Amino acid sequence: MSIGVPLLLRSLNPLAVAAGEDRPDAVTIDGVTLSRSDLLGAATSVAERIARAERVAVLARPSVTTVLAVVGCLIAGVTVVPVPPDSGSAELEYILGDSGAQAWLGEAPARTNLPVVPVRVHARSWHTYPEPEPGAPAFVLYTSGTTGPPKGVVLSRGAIAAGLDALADAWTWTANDVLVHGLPLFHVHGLILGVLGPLRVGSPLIHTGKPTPQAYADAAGTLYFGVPTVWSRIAEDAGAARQLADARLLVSGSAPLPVPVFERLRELTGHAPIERYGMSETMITLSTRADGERRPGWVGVPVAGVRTRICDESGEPVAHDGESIGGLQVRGPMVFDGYLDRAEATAECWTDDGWFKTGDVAAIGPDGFHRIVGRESVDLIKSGGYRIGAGEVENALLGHPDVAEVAVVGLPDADLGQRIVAFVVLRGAATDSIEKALIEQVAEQLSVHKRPREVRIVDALPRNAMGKVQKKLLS
Ligand code: MCA
Ligand code: AMP
Repeated sequence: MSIGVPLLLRSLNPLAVAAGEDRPDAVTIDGVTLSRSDLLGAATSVAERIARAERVAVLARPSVTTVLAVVGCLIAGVTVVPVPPDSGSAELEYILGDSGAQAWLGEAPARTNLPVVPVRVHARSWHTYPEPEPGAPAFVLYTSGTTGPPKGVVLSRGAIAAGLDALADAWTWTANDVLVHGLPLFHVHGLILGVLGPLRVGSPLIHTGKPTPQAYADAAGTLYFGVPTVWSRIAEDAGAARQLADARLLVSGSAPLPVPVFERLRELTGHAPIERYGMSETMITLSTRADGERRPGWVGVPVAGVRTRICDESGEPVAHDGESIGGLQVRGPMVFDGYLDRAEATAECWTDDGWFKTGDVAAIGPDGFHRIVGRESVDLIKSGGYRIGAGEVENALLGHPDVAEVAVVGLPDADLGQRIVAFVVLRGAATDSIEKALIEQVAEQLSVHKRPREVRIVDALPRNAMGKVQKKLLS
């Protein structure tokens, strides 16, 4: 059966590009499988209910409801604010207030003042909507900065379409692939690449739920997405890893893939993983290619439409010799439009001549290959692929009456890349349960993945002559 969606190639009705034959297994998630025409019919029915809104919040649990809510909004031209389903009270209140979301679409948290618009999985509509212009905002994604609360990254429909098409090109991703992943649906990786990507390309998606090695092995797909923590757990499970030998591409991103994990995966699966680099603000800008070299420790070359450069502190270009390092700057059609209602923070990220400053430090080889060396700031932590601002966690801990001072850092961790550790000076004597109480405080205020793994009670924090905490001395 053919489904009548026009081929709007540079737009972002994610269903548009792959219009054609129906697929019975377009999306499988949380034990439910939807065909492409069911998905289109149900999402269009969501679009009808929401079409008058401007911006809505979606509690982004990995479920059919979330997929239909997001696709319905894209069809209707309504901006989506994906919200982590485990958001604590302060984070929820902040995201809703800052984004100006007018309603919850689908599920809603227990206590909410916003109206809730349900998503009906079995409803169908075949109404057609005009395609909004490419500059229209598709998402406001909340992401942590070094200090203060998260900022809303505004991604346009055109940016997302360009970003997905560039990846389809780099990975020769086609409707013949079956994508497998078990990533959260409130970030670029799991939601935009991992749900909109397969819809746009026309390849079925199998979402595994928790991304365990065995769930990945059992899904028997061709194309796999994972953060390095997922791949390092697979590399430690030889039986599951060997079952991935029949796949076409294993793709790692969101954080550095340790070289020993790359090597072990190659040994067990026969596949050298694809590495790619990006940010919420830029989508994916660098990747190794399906038809090109894959070099452990390197994230490849610019994807279609992207240009990069590295610069020293005074803004002068740094040599592309593979050794010299500089601040990585990028340009390309998939870069975001700015942080929601934050002109100053937005302006700070761009150079005067229009390049986006990633905040990452990189080297570029004479062959154009890129190596990410680290971040300019110690205050952005990457744990399990999640980006966590030290300042945000520190503020949550300072809200506890027993805490006098705190410094949060990311310490090296074999499984998570970095683990969040809070060094805390208490106002009085420590009680037995204080560490646990502080970890809980972060989960209740922010979200579960922002919890420190460890709280270390110290007498004082190391400070320089100016009184600034010396985080590099905390280990
Ligand atoms: C965790 N646990 C804790 C604590 N932390 N318990 C007590 N105190 C703590 N501080 C619990 C967890 O709740 C869990 O419990 C158990 O310990 C194991 O936790 P963990 O080691 O974290 O494993 P996990 O829950 O299996 O999570 C690992 C993960 C996850 C699946 C890799 O980190 C993940 O989904 N990461 C993906 C992040 C991502 O998608 N980032 C993309 C952004 P229990 O077992 O009971 O649940 S980057 C992006 O979008 C850009 C553009 C890009 O480049 O891709
Ligand atoms: P987020 O906005 O959560 O996507 O985080 C973006 C940050 O993740 C980047 O600025 C990098 O620091 C880091 N990152 C993403 N992909 C990679 C990668 N392949 N290698 C190293 N760091 C990465």
